[in-house]
Amino acid sequence: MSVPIFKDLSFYNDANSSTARYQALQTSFNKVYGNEPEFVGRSPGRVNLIGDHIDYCYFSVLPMALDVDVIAATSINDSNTIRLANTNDKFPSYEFEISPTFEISQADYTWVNYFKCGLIVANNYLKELNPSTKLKGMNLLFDGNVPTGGGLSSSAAICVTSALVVLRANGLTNISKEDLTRITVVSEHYVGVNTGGMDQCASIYGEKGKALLIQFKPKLIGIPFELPTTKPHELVFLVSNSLVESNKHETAPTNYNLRVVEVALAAEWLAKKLKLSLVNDSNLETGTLRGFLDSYFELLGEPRWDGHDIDVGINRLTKCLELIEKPEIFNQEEQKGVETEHASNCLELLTDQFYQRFLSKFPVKYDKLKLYQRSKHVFSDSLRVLEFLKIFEGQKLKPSTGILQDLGKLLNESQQSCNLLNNASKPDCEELCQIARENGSYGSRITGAGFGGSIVHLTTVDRLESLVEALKKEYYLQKFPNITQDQLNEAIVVSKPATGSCILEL
Ligand code: NG1
Ligand code: MG
Repeated sequence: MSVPIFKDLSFYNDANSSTARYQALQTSFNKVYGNEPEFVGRSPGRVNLIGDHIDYCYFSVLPMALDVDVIAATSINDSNTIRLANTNDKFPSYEFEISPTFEISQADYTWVNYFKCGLIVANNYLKELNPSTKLKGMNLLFDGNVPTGGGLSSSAAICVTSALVVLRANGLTNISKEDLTRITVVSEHYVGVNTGGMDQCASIYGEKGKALLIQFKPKLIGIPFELPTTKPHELVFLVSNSLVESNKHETAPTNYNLRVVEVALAAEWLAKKLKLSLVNDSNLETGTLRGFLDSYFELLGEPRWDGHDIDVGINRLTKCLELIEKPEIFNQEEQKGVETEHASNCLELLTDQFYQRFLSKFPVKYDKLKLYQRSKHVFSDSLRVLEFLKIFEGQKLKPSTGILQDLGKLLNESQQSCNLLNNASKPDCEELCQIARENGSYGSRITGAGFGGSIVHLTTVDRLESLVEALKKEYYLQKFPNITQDQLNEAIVVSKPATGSCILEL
């Protein structure tokens, strides 16, 4: 399946509201570069409905692409230069020469780093296809409306858009979604964040009106599916930005990257305790909890789970949750957290080897490693994803009156796990969830990495207005008395599933 190419804005849920934005983009492009753009590349942000901090463990997640996106008007120039500009003056213009390799200075944190992430992976891919590839010069004007640090994956949107326009400018018109996902999943590694694959995959595979089931095994793929209808009270997801900014590039060592290390370690810890060898997950150097689950059931003589049969998954994840409660897996002290020395002893690694294996690739900082809590979060949130799907599927067969309550309960439990087991929430986010639950949300949880960012709420169309009013009055106007109407409208949005990455030919 290829990244779609459009000739008009019909890919948006509301094309009319975007017309002025694209006209302004073209006019500014002309002003900046003195010529017309040839095409626009686009990739959207996403909201994740349920299942966070599990994608890098290779467990399935349930996001949807949104209409908010990063777009880049592009023309090819015949120099050896890439020129970048942004419609937002917060983001200064840059230009640089095309060279065999591109450097990203992590100390110097600028938006151009994210462009370069996409550029690097696109360049590598073009070289894979044709080793004598020589990149063309390009003029680019970016425009983005995914809130930054808002948990809706602005970073993936810019990295994927960047990779897409570089590929298109260098002659690739038929870009496969699978390849674009594969190459962009690792793009943010170049800015020091050890990301999973959910955001890029959601941004690329999004379809209007459809949510996505993203699977990582046997291969990474986004499967679009329709949300159930819940007549007469039509279900809807509302997203509200807590306005607590989550700056991943600053906090990654103690937050995001550390979680990735903890769950890899947890997988190897569990394997050691059961004396089993972990199945290797694609090209990862360290273990995953999904790999552990697969190895564990192999040991028990069960056939490999293909990820499709929901009941098998539910059963296996439940058994993993029982397993980690056993004192021979984590004793009382270990449940509270383990220190480096204890963890390396358990894995029979020298401290140096331990450092090399887990701590040398990305910046990480910690006192204790919370292997028990993180595994419990991962297994339980992965289980909730499957239960969520099961309710969706059951609903298609026989409508139930309790579907909203059932789904809401899973969302709330997921939030509790994110807060208490994964320590990825913030007091303001908890408050926002609570206000929503008291005012018409069936379930509310942080979406994405957390540590701030946005909350997704499950509600119904008839409850929307009063829910939005309550959030404004009890959260936003209390915390940000000077907030403008425009800022409020931007902070609270109904999330309509939208088209994924695409090219607009001009
Ligand atoms: P955001 O919300 O964009 O910071 C991050 C990761 C995902 C996933 C979620 C947590 C990136 C680009 N994405 O999302 O892979 O791990 O956190 O579920 O860092
Ligand atoms: Mg991000």
